[in-house]
Amino acid sequence: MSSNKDLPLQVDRIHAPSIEEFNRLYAEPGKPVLITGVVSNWKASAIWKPQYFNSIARDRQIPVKRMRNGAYLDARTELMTVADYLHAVSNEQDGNERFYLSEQKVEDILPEIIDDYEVPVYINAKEPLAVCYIGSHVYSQIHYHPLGKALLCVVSGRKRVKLFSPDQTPFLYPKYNFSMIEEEPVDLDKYPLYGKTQYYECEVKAGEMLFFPIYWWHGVETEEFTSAVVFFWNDPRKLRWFPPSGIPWYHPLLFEIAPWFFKAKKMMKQALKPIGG
Ligand SMILES: O=C(O)CCC(=O)C(=O)O
Ligand SMILES: [Fe+2]
Repeated sequence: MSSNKDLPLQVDRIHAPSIEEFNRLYAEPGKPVLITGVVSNWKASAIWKPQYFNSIARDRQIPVKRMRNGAYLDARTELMTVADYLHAVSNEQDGNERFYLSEQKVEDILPEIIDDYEVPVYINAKEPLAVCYIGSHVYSQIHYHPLGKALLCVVSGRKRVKLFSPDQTPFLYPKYNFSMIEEEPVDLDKYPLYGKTQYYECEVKAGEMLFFPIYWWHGVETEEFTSAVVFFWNDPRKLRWFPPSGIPWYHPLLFEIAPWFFKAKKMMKQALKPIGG
């Protein structure tokens, strides 16, 4: 089996582009990009360290994922105080079990920090979802976002990200919008097709942000204490009917029911079509 030679491909890195440039060069063609010079200006950049989170909410109970490293689909959510969580991740976590404060709405769990950042101007949605990822020594298995675009803004620490364009799907062992591959480096005996992938790789450092176009696969490695806020916003052209209200659009269950939903919608359209139309 051939392995990934001549790789990784490089992600463009640009300094604070205009909205017009971002849209023309990246959002419209659906191309990832690393943007510098935006997050570095946030107030958060100077203060988002463990001591700061402890100082504002030490005893608050927050929902934390407990999972086998990389196994997002099997993660359970547990309540923990901010202080206990920060203590747990300040040490190299033992074995393969990880705690991860991830995918939690900032306004729900740490409303005090909302004013530390600004919604980037590149987001053309009234109410983007802002979620935080705060943790260390953790791997987020390869997945894509089926209904929207995202900006991963690293405030402190750093993340190493591999990205795969949607045409790499046949080599990624998909289950819903997740790859079944849970580990990095990938075991090629177990997942031989992975050896055929063409992938991009980059490090997102503190003060930088990475744009994920819709449907782009990504796996994210966080080796040291890192705080990040991720903005998700929907593509209104793709989102008239879905998801049903009350279910967060990134909930894994949606990927089971989505095909039925779209089939039903298509059948309804057919039934309403004028004869001969
Ligand atoms: O930082 C992580 O662990 C995952 C981030 C991610 O998947 C995202 O920003 O969409
Ligand atoms: Fe993601």
